[in-house]
Amino acid sequence: MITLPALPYAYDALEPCVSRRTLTLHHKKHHAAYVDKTNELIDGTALADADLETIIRQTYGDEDQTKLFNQAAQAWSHAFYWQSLSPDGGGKPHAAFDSVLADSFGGFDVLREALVESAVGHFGSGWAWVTLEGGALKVRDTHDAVPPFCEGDAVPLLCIDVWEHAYYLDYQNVRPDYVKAVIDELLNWEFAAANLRAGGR
Ligand code: MN3
Repeated sequence: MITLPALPYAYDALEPCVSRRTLTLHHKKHHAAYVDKTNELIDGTALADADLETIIRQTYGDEDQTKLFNQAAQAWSHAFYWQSLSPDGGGKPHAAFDSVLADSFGGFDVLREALVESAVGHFGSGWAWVTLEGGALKVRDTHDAVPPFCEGDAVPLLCIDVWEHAYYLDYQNVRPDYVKAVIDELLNWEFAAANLRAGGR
């Protein structure tokens, strides 16, 4: 049984970058539906008591389990996305990133540009991520529901939801404005730093 995690801030806390209306619908309708459908699909199966990460790893690439994979992966990624944002976020990364940023990108401006390009350039629905891979920072995008740990050993540090439901009410078709607002005003580098430490860097 999977539960819908509460948002770590109020529904209006991310305004003006993400409106109360968007955040309310996104959490109470989209995220809640992914959780509910996951529970319907695992009920009475061997995965009934598994956590989301286990469900995702066990169903990834299995054609008979595509429905469950998609719902569970979206449930996991949305919980990660809420934590990737903060009303006090944005700006320069936490000092914990100084050396790994210098090694991997040369500096924050280069990573920021790569993240903008990845999030804006992803065709259709998906996610943009900052990950730790082989001790280095990477920026990557994944399609539809796939979290980055399905593709190799990537440890997710931060994510941006680039499905249209994440921004359409606030920005219509102008995804670049949403992406830049999230990166510059909302990204939670404290959360990313905790993930970086857990990833061993
Ligand atoms: Mn979403």
